Amino acid sequence: MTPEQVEQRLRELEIETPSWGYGDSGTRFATFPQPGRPRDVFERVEDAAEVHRLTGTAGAVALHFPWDAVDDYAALRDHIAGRGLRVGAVNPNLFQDPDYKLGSITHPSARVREKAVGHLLECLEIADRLGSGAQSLWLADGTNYPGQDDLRARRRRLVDALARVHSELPDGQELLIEYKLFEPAFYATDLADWGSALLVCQRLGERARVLVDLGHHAQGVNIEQIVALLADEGRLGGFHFNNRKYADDDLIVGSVNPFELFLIFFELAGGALPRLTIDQSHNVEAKVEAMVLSVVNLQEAYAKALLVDREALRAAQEAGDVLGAHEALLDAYRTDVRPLCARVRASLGAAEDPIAALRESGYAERVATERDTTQEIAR
Ligand code: RM4
Ligand code: MN
Ligand code: MN
Repeated sequence: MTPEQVEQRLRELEIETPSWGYGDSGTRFATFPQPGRPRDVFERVEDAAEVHRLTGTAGAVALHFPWDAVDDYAALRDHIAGRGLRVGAVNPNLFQDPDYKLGSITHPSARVREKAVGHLLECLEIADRLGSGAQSLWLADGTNYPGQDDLRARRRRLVDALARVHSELPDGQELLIEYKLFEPAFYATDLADWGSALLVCQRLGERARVLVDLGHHAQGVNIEQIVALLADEGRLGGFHFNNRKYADDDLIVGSVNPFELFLIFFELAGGALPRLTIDQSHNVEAKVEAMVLSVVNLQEAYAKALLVDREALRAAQEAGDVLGAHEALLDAYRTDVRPLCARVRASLGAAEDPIAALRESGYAERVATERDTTQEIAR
């Protein structure tokens, strides 16, 4: 790839930032409220627009329902477009209603399953009204104790429910199915791994694809290989970026394991990019700054992946030159791509140094004043 082609591909990178990553979040021990935190979806979109203004690469915002529910979806759609953004994936929420204690679409009670399917169908309609291209579904369903429920029955309920949703998908929408090893269920998660998710997608049809979240695997799992495999099957629909040390930590992508991120991007860059979304929660760090840093880390990882000399790599692989091939990856990984990314951002009308520009802009101070939440903070 010529340097011009690398720059062009980098310019085309589009990351969805998550509306839920701008609000307050915490652990099960405490949530520390931050001054200036957005009070509603309109303000979450303002924050997303600021991240896009600084990085040039975060042009879409993923939404979560009912967290982002409003009465007037046309107004929300206009607000998003008015801030220069596109609506990303619509994420239903089947994990907070007390009815879902024992599961949502896998629940033993037909009434609860029906309610859950109703929410998924409602989200298809919301997505349609907002002009979103995907429903991105993560289920918290699972069991905590051996024998708690019939594992095969749960799987059949899950497939039946998703088949209904898939058959109702409006034109222009696809269904992304996300898996997760454990948590909140600690014995058996109903969609625990890429294989379970892929089998369900294959049962549903062409418009169902798998979404991989970096934090949803056991330690040591080779995630770039999962990317390669799903992409090869035409079933890689999306990717959730974050980083972790132990479990689903949702830290800033690239902060703990940048080499893994580079290897994932190398596989992603081998074909058309799937939907790329940040899925993080920033508990102690400044939220908008965290999102900007995440996008910058993604730009840099992608730039390095694009710089891999794929011809030299293939030649070394075919010659059986084990370390020559490995070196072809390391050469790209060791390149300092910061000047290249700064140039690309400048050409997009964004900031050469987005973090410095954010700090100089006074955005955090301004929203802290405008979104006066002192009363809530004092509580
Ligand atoms: C889950 C999963 C989903 C996200 C929720 C909030 O662990 O990663 O993608 O929507 O968290
Ligand atoms: Mn996720
Ligand atoms: Mn997660």
